[in-house]
Amino acid sequence: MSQKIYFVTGNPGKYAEMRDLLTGFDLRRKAVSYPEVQADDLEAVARFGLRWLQDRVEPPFMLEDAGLFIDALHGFPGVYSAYVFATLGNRGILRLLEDVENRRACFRSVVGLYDGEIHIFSGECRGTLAGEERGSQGFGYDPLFIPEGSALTFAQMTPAEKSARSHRGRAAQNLLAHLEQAGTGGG
Ligand code: ITT
Repeated sequence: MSQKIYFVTGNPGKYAEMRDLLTGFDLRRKAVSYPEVQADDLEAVARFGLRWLQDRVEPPFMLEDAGLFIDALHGFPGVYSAYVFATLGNRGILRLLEDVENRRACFRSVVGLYDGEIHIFSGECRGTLAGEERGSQGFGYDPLFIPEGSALTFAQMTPAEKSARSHRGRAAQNLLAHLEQAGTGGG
């Protein structure tokens, strides 16, 4: 029987991608909200969330904090990515980058796992931001983000194509290596 792991997230897009990445595990979504502490890095947010959830969710459970870091904006929106997406959206980002030549950006993902102990796994994906929204797949900033080595945005790719190069895909590979080594592997 495959091992059950709860993924605590309010974002169904993240859950769908993670479920496809962690094949062999019984990944269940738990839509409990947890406080996102004001911190200047994703790992601190993830660690705080894990500690807060420790007595509230049955282990093993995981969460993920992700963000888009734009070079020309000195890493903004970064840890504020969820708030900025909800308020300014992709159009707001495009306005902030109007006439900005340097379109380089990086998506980062930090996955926190609690299995009696806290474990942290990260992944990043560098790329550039398109001048307009392109594509309809995925979620969030996907219509803007063109990963290095591609001409398409994440929103123009299939979920499998996105995950093969995404920040989440890379963090999930690190998580899988740990799960397999810990012998909690699925079937
Ligand atoms: P949680 O409940 O899991 O925290 P969230 O949507 O608030 O869900 P984050 O804080 O980790 O997630 O994400 C920050 C923002 O970045 C949010 O608006 C996401 O939609 C966006 N984002 C995260 N991963 C993304 C991806 O792979 N593609 C596009 N946008 C992404």
